[in-house]
Amino acid sequence: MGGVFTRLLQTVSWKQKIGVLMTGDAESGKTTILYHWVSGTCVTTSHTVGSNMETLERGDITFTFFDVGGEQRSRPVFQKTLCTNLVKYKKKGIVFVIDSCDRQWIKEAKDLLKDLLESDVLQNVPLLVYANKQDRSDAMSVEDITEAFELDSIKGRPLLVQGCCALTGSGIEGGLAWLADPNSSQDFKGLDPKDADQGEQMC
Ligand SMILES: Nc1nc2c(ncn2[C@@H]2O[C@H](COP(=O)(O)OP(=O)(O)OP(=O)(O)O)[C@@H](O)[C@H]2O)c(=O)[nH]1
Ligand SMILES: [Mg+2]
Repeated sequence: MGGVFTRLLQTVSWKQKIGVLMTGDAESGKTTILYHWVSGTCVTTSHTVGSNMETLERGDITFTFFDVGGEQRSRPVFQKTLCTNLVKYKKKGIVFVIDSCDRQWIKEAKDLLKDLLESDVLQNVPLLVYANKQDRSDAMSVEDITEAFELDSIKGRPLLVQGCCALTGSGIEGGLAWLADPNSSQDFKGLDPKDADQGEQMC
């Protein structure tokens, strides 16, 4: 009887499930950020071919991340992630990762972001923008990126723009808490990595 009850408990999950699309330009640091969340360390990554799925349990939430390699953005794999996988989640999130040093990609990235935000599957879905690689001296500031990407003009969804450095993990953690509760009045921005004590790099 006890065994039956335990099995029943295992099959019924009260955990909230959130499906998160991770995208952005090639080599912007999506996979490094993802593994920071999943393993708590900086791992050495290689180009993501197709997409990469990881699950992370935090408290009573199960996050499922769909990390789409930057070069896949116009390919069927990208549409498949949206229409086959993400669509199944009642609660969703978008993590858009920008390489803050890559000025040449801004126009293309803006178009990609615009297309994403127009997608039916992603209407009203919270958007977390990471301005990554803030450790580099040639990085654009969060303010410059906000202006260049016209992020202030995005309406109809919760938005957080966060500077970060995926190598040290600076600025990364608050994003998860925000994805869990984007409408909270809590300040998730944390320290800008340029002002913060960067500590040892993990890689
Ligand atoms: N300096 C610096 N390098 C970083 C940072 N984050 C990631 N990188 C490096 O950038 C390179 C690409 O990182 P990935 O995480 O593989 O990038 P990605 O966006 O997943 O790339 P694709 O899968 O090709 O789309 C790696 O060499 C990382 O070590 C950062 O914050 N600062
Ligand atoms: Mg990758």
